[in-house]
Amino acid sequence: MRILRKASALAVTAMLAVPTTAAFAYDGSRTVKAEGRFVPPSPFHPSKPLTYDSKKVPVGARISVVEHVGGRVGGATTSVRLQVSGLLPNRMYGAHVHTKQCGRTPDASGPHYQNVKDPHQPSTDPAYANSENEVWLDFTTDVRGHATAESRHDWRFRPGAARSVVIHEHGTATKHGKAGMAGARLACLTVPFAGTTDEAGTGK
Ligand SMILES: [Cu+2]
Repeated sequence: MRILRKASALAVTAMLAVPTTAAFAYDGSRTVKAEGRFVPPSPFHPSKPLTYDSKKVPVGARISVVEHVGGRVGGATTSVRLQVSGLLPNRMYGAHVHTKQCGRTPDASGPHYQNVKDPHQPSTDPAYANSENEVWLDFTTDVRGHATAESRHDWRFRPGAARSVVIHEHGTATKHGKAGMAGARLACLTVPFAGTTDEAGTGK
């Protein structure tokens, strides 16, 4: 099953030249990486990092996201690592894993991925909208506009349910009624978390 999926994704990769790689190890561990330089959303290129606000996330700035899933049986561990450069210096941004792929408009990426889904959407209840149940990757850039963030979890993404990383205007709120909110969606990178993908492919 996994091999078939990989093979078909490879064909897509060749077609779109998607800067995404995936590696599957025999112990069940897996690494997925997506990276690139931000471009404006038009002309729309689904596989490239998109900036919706080129003043705060400049065209040409870099992003890379690596998902690593541990292979221990019964002990799922997921880590998501974000790296950016070329953003505004000494500035805090919010960032999260979202459920849908990036699109022409900032809304396309859908809500945040939640391990346990809040029955009330949009979710602003801290019982669900928190950094354990969602993947938060808030970061503050250094003087050169560079930053890294990592988030670790003892669960795995549901296949096909986590598809992008969105960079937001400010750090993520935690109070009731505002939990998970981080202002405008400035930029987006499509990432085939859990190795599943439609347009964005997986590669060697
Ligand atoms: Cu978000």
